[in-house]
Amino acid sequence: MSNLERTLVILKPDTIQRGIVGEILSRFEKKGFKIIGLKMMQVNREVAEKHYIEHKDKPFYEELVEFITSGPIIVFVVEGKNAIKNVRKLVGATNPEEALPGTIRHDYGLHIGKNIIHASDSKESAEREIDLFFNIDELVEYKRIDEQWIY
Ligand code: 3AN
Repeated sequence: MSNLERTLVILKPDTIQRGIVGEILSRFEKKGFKIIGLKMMQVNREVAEKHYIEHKDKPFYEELVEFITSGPIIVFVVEGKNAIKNVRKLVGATNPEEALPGTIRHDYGLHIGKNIIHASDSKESAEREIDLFFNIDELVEYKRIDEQWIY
């Protein structure tokens, strides 16, 4: 298949606290994306700062770092056709109030600071973020039995 990409997704602390991890993971599975690595972790400030480096000068930077370090998160790597762009579509606009119905941020969120989920926004970010959260031996190569019905 052409345009096979990998991207990093984070279910932020609000998702775990609200007990909606399963529902959200399920959306990725049903869409046909393959999850090739997944773990729960609590990130320290150092990792959070690396992850959000591009927002260092934004007024909400401190809030971002505090939020992502405030409780456990789920990080996972998604593989699929044009995964970077297509996962961003599934996730929806940054502000849940502007995200379209059917997107995760619209369906589960109400406030920009608690927007449920993160997904890499470019090839470069995806590579950098996968590298930040996963060792290469934590990613698994396998075939989903329904691939021939998805592609
Ligand atoms: P996205 O996650 O959609 O790529 P970015 O990269 O612009 O959005 O912002 C990163 C994160 O910063 C968002 N997920 C959101 O939690 C937070 N954020 C963005 N804009 C604001 C804002 N105006 N006020 C508070 N938090 C914000």
